Amino acid sequence: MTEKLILHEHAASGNCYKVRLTAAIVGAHLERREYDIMKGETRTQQFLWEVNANGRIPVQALIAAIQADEAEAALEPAGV
Ligand SMILES: N[C@@H](CCC(=O)N[C@@H](CS)C(=O)NCC(=O)O)C(=O)O
Repeated sequence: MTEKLILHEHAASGNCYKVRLTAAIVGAHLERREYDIMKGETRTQQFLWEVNANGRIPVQALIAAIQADEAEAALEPAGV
């Protein structure tokens, strides 16, 4: 299983900078997704539905990608 950290952010935001700084200190790689909060890009229906229902950043998400050759191995993390 591989995992990646995604940071939904606005680069000029101090709150987002704190998250990037902490990640850099601990050596965590962040995949960054930029939104322009001045244009309301965190207030779209898609952002509210898929990222954060309160319309704010920073939001950090841990995405796990499962690589499995066998169906049973793929279902194991789900406890099936
Ligand atoms: N307490 C929250 C504050 C989050 C927050 O206020 N984010 C601002 C940017 S710093 C934001 O998303 N503003 C856009 C909006 O509210 O539409 C945190 O520390 O993350």
